[in-house]
Amino acid sequence: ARKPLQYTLALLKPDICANPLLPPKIIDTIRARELNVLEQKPLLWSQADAEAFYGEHRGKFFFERLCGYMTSGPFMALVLSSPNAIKDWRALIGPTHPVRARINAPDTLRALYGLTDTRNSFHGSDSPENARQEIEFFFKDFHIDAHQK
Ligand code: DGI
Repeated sequence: ARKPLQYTLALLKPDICANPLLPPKIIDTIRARELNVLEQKPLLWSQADAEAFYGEHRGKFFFERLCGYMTSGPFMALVLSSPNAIKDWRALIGPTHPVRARINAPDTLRALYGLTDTRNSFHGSDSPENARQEIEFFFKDFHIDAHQK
């Protein structure tokens, strides 16, 4: 039998969306890597939205910077699917820290576009449980189980 599709939540963070040429270019790259783009929508977060999504990082030294970055302008949320969507998308974006990405994974999106440890341009869910929760956070009407039938 064919491997069932996996789903993941991707964010194109505010520095990417500040340049109107970049989101379509990155979506082309995503499709070229055989990830399907099932949903996409632009968002603008309040401080409370950022704190809700990144609640697990509350208290870390970078938490305020992270929320400040994520509320600095519009960004985009995407739902991606492929047989290994979670790993595939995280492999395409690369390591969290762009400087390390440029050394260890120069072909990744964070190596190409990431600015600093905070302003690292992309997000990807890191497990099936988190993917489900994060997709639900952004796309209330998207039901993974209904899609998988
Ligand atoms: O899953 P990731 O986004 O790769 O990494 P994560 O879940 O550990 O952290 C979430 C975000 O928090 C990350 O994309 C950027 C920010 N962050 C994580 N570690 C650091 C950080 N920001 C700064 N300034 N320094 C860090 O060490």
